[in-house]
Amino acid sequence: MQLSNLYGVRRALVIILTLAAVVWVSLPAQAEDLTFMAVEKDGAKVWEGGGTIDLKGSVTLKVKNTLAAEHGFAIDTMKVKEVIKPGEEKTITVPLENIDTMVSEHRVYCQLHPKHVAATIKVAGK
Ligand SMILES: [Cu+2]
Repeated sequence: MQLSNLYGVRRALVIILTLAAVVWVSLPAQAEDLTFMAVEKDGAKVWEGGGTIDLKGSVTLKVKNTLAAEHGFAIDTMKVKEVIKPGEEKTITVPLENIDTMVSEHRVYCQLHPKHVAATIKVAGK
């Protein structure tokens, strides 16, 4: 292969990679996907899970109750209040307009049991 051909191939590759990067950056923000599980730890009921959201779109919460009793799943700052049955798995989608953008942390708690340990959703950059 001639040297000039090699430069041509390299230039084409650079252009392709640049275009790929531009397309990737301009893709719409991926929907957030967080998981939570009601578990028992050292005798305490705990909502385990959490993560970080970026307030660019709706948030999807995958919630599972692994315990033998009903547990609540509530986030006041996202207008979420559900009761999850034993063994039940629920997917809750929170539209962006239901999310309080003033807070830097969202408390995820059980509205049925005050002692049930809460989880936290953090907001990126806050
Ligand atoms: Cu509970």
